[in-house]
Amino acid sequence: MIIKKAELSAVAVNGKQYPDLSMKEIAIAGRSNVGKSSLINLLLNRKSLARVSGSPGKTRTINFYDVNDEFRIVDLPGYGYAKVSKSISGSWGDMIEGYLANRPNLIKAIQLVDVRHSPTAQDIQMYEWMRHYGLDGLVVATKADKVSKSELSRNIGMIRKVLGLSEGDIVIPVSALKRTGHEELLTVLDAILKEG
Ligand SMILES: Nc1nc2c(ncn2[C@@H]2O[C@H](COP(=O)(O)OP(=O)(O)OP(=O)(O)O)[C@@H](O)[C@H]2O)c(=O)[nH]1
Ligand SMILES: [Mg+2]
Repeated sequence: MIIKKAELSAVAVNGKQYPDLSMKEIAIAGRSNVGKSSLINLLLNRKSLARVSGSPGKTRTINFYDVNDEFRIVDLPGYGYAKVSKSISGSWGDMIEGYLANRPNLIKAIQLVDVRHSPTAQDIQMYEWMRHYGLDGLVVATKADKVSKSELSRNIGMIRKVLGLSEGDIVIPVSALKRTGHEELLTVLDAILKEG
């Protein structure tokens, strides 16, 4: 897939602010700081379309990016950041589930996990939601540059086990720093868009 055009088309905290249903959507979920915004910039080949920050918990809205006037990538707010107050993490759950549950044009969700660590309890919960809504099956292991080759394959095995993935489910290691893995992910997204 060639990215010809990418733009932020909506920022939402509730359903009224979502854009229209005219394009298929692929959502990106993961804990705060896992690298969601960095992955979006890498995928869409734009340096700072999505805001990347050293301080976690930055993306607290649902951000919709129109790609090639064809489909949307949807950046969901990150979870699991301790300093985010309880009320915010509560509204976080409502915000995310409200979106996953009420979006007929949402065809897939990408679960992001940090390749260095075992998925957290919240990663597992998030992935269960994806399963519940039939959006599961695609995981991106972020920050692949931070582990050796042997750790990479060992940790991907661990991620598969902890999330309870099936054989046909896909895990793609990506590094936004080294700019690797995004071509493979784009190829998978292309196939999903054609099917879905
Ligand atoms: N080494 C390395 N660092 C990365 C990679 N991806 C992201 N980072 C760093 O991790 C930090 C968080 O990245 P973001 O893309 O902002 O993470 P996020 O998931 O969007 O975070 P929130 O918006 O807070 O939920 C930043 O300092 C990035 O530079 C990667 O592939 N390799
Ligand atoms: Mg972000």
